[in-house]
Amino acid sequence: MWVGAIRMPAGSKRTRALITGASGQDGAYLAELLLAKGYAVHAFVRRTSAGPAEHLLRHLDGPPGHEERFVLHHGDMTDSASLMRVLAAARPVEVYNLAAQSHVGVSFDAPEATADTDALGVVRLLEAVRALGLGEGCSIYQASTSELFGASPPPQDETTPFRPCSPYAAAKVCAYWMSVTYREAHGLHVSNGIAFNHESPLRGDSFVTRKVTRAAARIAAGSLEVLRLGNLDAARDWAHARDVVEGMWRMLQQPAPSDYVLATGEAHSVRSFVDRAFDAAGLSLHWEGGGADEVGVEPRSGRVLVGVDPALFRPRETNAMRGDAGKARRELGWTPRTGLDGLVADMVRADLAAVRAAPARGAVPA
Ligand code: F7E
Repeated sequence: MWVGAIRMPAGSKRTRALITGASGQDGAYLAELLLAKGYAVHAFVRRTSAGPAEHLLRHLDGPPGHEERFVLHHGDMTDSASLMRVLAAARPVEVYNLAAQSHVGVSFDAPEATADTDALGVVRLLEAVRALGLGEGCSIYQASTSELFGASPPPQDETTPFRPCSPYAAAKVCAYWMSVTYREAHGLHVSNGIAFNHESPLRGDSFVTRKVTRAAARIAAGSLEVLRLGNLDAARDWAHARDVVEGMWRMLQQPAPSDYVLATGEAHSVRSFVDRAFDAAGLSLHWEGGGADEVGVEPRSGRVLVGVDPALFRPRETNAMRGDAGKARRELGWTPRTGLDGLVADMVRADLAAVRAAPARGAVPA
C-alpha cells in the first residue's frame, strides 16, 4: 500500500484533484470519475484503526504506475495543520470538499463536533488555500445540501430561503456563506453544490435508503424478521450518487464559480421507497394502521415485515424535499440519468448479492 508521499513525475501534465472525505460514497464515485478522466487524485481521509475504506484500497492496489495517479493522505478537517500540509504537497487545481459529519439525526446528539467539521472545517480549508497562495487557478467544490432549505416548502431552487432544521443544516448554512464570502471577498473560485439526497450501493447503512435495501435483502434471505423505521411520511428527492458527482465535476469546469441545485425534481416518501425496495427483493407489502402503529404486512402470510420505532423520529424534521435543478441543466448541461426505480434496483441487487455472499454479516442499524 502506498500512503502519504507524492511521487508525481516532474512536469506531469495530469490535472491534480484533492478530494476531502474521500472514503465516503461520493468520494468513491468521484475518484472513479476523475481517474477515468486522467486526473491525479489525492484522497484526504481520516486515519482510523480499521484502515482505509475498501474502495480506496482498490485504487491503491492498482496496476504499476497507478501510485502516480492516486495518493492517499491522512488528515482531519478539525486540524488546520493537516490541511495545510496536504494542500502544500498536492497543490491541487481542483478541490472537492466532501468531508463532513453528514448524518442529520446524529447532529442533534453531536452538534459541536458537527459544527467543528462541517462549518469550521470549511473555514480551515478555504483559509489554507488562501494562505498557501493556491487560489489562482484552483477551483473548489463545497458540498452544500438541500438541508439548507429545511422548513422552506418545495420545490426548492437556488433562490429558496434557507431555514435549517438541524445542527447539521445550521453548520452547512455557515459553510455555504463562508464559501460565498471567500468567493466574493478573496476572489476564490468556490462553487456550492446544493445536492439533494443521493444514494447508491455504497451509501452508509445508517441512512434510510441503504437501511431499507439491506433489510429487504436480509428479510428476503430469511436472516432478518422486521425492519424498524422512523418517519415513513418524510419525502425526499433521491438521485443516484454517480449522477451527482458528475454535476460536481461540471461545476468546477465553469469559467466562473456559482451555486447550483443538483436534484431529480421528484419527491417520494420513505414508505414508497420501502415499497419499491421490497418489491425489487421479491417481497410484497401492504400497509395497515397509522402513526407509530403503522405496519407493513406481507399479505400472504400476514407477517409484519416493517414497523415504526418512535425512538427513530428526529427532534425536528425538514419539509418535503423536491429540488429544481433547472440552473444546472441550463448552465452545466447536467441531468440525472438514473430514476428512482433504477436506483432502487441497483441498491437491492448489490445487497442481495452481499447477503448471498455472507448471509450472517452485520445487523441492520437503528
Ligand atoms: O433520512 C427519515 C428521516 O438519514 C431521510 C444526508 O446525506 O441527505 C441526507 O440526509 C429521511 C429523514 O437522510 C429512518 O427522518 C425514517 O426524513 O437517509 P436520511 P437525510 O436526513 O435526508 C441530505 C441531503 C444531506 O445533506 C445529509 O448529509 O428518512 N427516516 N426512518 C429515517 N432516516 C434514517 N436515517 N433512519 C431511519 O430509520
